[in-house]
Amino acid sequence: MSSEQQTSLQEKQFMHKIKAEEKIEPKDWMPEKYRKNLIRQISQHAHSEVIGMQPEGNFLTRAPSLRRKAILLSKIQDEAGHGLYLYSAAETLGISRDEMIEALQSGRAKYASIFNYPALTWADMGAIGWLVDGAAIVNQVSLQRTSYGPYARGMIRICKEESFHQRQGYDIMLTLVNGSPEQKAMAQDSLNRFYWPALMMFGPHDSESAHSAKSMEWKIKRETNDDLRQKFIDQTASQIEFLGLEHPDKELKWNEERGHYDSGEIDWDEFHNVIAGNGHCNRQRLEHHIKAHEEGAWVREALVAYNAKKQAKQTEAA
Ligand code: BYC
Repeated sequence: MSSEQQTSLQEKQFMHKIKAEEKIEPKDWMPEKYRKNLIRQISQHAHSEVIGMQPEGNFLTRAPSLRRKAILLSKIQDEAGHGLYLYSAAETLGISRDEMIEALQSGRAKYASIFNYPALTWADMGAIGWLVDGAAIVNQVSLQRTSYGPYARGMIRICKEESFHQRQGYDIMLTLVNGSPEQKAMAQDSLNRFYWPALMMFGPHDSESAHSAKSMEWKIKRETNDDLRQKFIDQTASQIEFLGLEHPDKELKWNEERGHYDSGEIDWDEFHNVIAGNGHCNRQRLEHHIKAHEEGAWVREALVAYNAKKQAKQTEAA
């Protein structure tokens, strides 16, 4: 059999597995473009989790009570854990952690646009948990069925934690709207600032999405950007109403025929501007990541030295 015939047979077997809803595992044959696309998506997802710790990290010393501080700290630690599962899942595809970090720090790899918006008030901790983690869950619930085994399994655990994150955010919002008029106004301001960027988390419209068609065929993505965004818009409308806040989308209207809300258009210029590196906080986020990474170099060096010593002792004993 020629090498082309072999590849075409492997491709057929691969697609057969995908159609049969079998998971693709690290040692299985996979098309090079499938591997590359997964590395791109999973590593950018990992970067988002880690960069996403920064806006909330800034509020650890400003949480209004010990209880709120402990909850926020635990939530941020969860995000670090999510980054870890995702980097590990990406590593099974043959890329190293160092390569991924270098791509992030040099600006070649993206991370979710939302984290380039500043967190200005305590209410933003509510809006981030409720809307940002809320949008993330809608996307990640569907990714639990993604075709790559390690990614799908990582998503199951991540989703459990995200649902706690979303509730803690909504709980902050509920407390604020039931507080003083100033607190309610803070909640409204935060909703106004985070609602549209949260919608942008789902990516460009399907018609503009470069990777969607192939990712849907390979079942890396199970639902399209627009379908997931619609789910989020629908579920958020009643949550806003329950809080007694004004909806930031003045064109939002229930469409009986579609069984969904119709909504206003996202400012796509803003989206493209932020992902091109020109958002409020892009530079600050990357600079902070680089600084923290450099300051942690001694921990990585110590780990390598410890492992080498352990290995040498084991070899000597053997
Ligand atoms: N921001 O062809 P498309 C969290 C890029 S964090 C920036 O539709 P795709 C949390 C896209 O990468 C949760 N870039 O792409 C953490 C592509 O660029 P490249 C994060 C975006 O991949 C801490 C280009 O635009 N979740 O929960 O098919 C605290 C064309 O787009 C964005 C994930 O990462 C964006 N919003 O679909 C709190 C989920 N949108 O790579 C919370 C996993 C698009 O060609 N990822 N781009 O240079 C996905 O599901 C998909 O990658 C996306 C985009 C739906 C995001």
